[in-house]
Amino acid sequence: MAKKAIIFGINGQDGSYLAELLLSKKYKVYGVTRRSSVNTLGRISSLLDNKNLKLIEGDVTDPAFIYSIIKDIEANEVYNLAAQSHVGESFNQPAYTLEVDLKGVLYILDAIVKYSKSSKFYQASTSEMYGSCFSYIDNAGDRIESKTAICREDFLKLNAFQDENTHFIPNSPYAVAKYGAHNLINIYRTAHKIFACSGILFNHESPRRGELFVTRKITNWIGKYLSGQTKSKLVLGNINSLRDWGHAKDYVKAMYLMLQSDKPDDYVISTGKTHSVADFLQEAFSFAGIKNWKSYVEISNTFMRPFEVDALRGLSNKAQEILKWKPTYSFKDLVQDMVESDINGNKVCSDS
Ligand code: NAP
Ligand code: G4F
Repeated sequence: MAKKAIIFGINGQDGSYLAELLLSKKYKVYGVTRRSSVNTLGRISSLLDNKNLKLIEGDVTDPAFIYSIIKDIEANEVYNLAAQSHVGESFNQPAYTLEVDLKGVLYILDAIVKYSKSSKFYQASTSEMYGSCFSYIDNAGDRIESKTAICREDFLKLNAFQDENTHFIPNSPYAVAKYGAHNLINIYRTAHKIFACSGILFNHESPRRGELFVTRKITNWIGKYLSGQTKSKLVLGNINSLRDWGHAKDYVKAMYLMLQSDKPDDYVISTGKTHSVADFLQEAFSFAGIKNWKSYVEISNTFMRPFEVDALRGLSNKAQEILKWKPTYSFKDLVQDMVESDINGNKVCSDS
C-alpha cells in the first residue's frame, strides 16, 4: 500500500519541493492550500495532473477543518509547513502570526493524538528561535553560551554557531510563535508518546523563494534590471546581518529523513557557513555581470526590523550523523541557481 502524507502549505517554497520528493517516492500526497481568489498554485503547477496528488482547501486556523482532515486521511506522515513565514511582517501582524504559526500547530497535534495517533508529524521550526543567542568554544576549549547581540566581526572572530544545545530567546512575534510550537512538539512527544519531530531549519532559498525575502528580492531585481523592466534602485534594510543560507531542495530531504528515523527528535539543518546580505549582493551582482553593486542599492529604514537576529551559523552534525543528511549546494551554487532563474524570467515563482 502506498504511504499517505498530508502537507500543510504545499504551495509554498518548501511544500512544492517536498511534494515532488514524496511523489517521486510513490506517496499519495494530500496537499492543503488556502482558498484564494487568485491562482496561488504556480510552484506546484507541474504536479497538478499527478494522480497521486490531491489538493484540499483549508486553513490551519480552523480547528474543525484540521480535526476532520487528520481523522479522515489517517496519514502515515503529516508535514506542517504552513505559516505566516515573514519575520518582518510578524511585527505588523503579531496576533495573526501567533494564530497561524502557534495555534495552528496545536490543532494539528491535538487532532493527531485524538484521531490518528500513529501519524508521524514534522514541524517546521526555525533558527529565528535563537534570537541573539549563540555558542562558541573559548581558548581553553570550553563551550560558552552567549545571549547578547553580537556584531558580524565578533561573531566571525569567535567562529560562533548555533546547534541543538544553544539557548532560544526569540526576537520577533514570528519567533515567539515558532518557539511556542517547538515547545508543544516536545510536550506532545513526551506526554502523548506521538512521533513528532522539529526541524530547526536555517534559512533556505531557491528560485521558488517568495519575492519579499531578501535573497529573492535581490535576484528578482537583477532579472528585472537586466531585462529593462526596472530602472529604480534596489531598496533594502540591514545588509550586515549574517545568515546560514542553504538550498530548499536539500532541506526538504532532511524533513523526509526525520520521519523515517527510528525515534522522534529535534534536528538542526544548516550548511555551517555564514554570509552577510552584503556578501549575497556581491556574489549575485558579480554572477550577473553587473559591476559595483553599491551604486544600485539604497538603504532604507522601511526595511529595517525593530529587533534583528544579527548572526546565524548552524552546526548540523547531529543530522549528518543520525540522518546521514548533508547539504549538496554551496552558497555560490545557490546564488547562481537563483540569479540564473531570474535572468531567464523565472516562470516558476512570481508573486507579482
Ligand atoms: P512559504 O513559501 O511562505 O510557504 C508558507 C506556506 O504556508 C504557503 O503555502 C502558505 O499558503 C501557507 N499558509 C500560510 N498561512 C496559512 C494558513 N493559515 N493555513 C494554511 N496554509 C497557510 O514558506 P517556506 O519558505 O516554504 O517555509 C515553510 C515553513 O518552514 C514555514 O513554516 C516557515 O516558517 C518555516 N521555515 C522556513 C525557513 C526558510 O528559510 N525558508 C527556515 C526555517 C523555517 P499561501 O500561498 O496561501 O500564503
Ligand atoms: O530574507 P529574510 O526576510 O529572512 P529571515 O528574516 O532570516 O527569515 C527567514 O529565515 C528564517 C530562518 O532563519 C525563517 F524562519 C523565516 O520563515 C524566513 O524564511 O531576511 C534576512 C536578512 C534579515 O536580517 C533582514 O533584516 O535580510 C535582512 N534584510 C535586509 N533588507 C531584508 C531586507 N529582509 C527582507 N525580507 N527584505 C529586505 O529588504
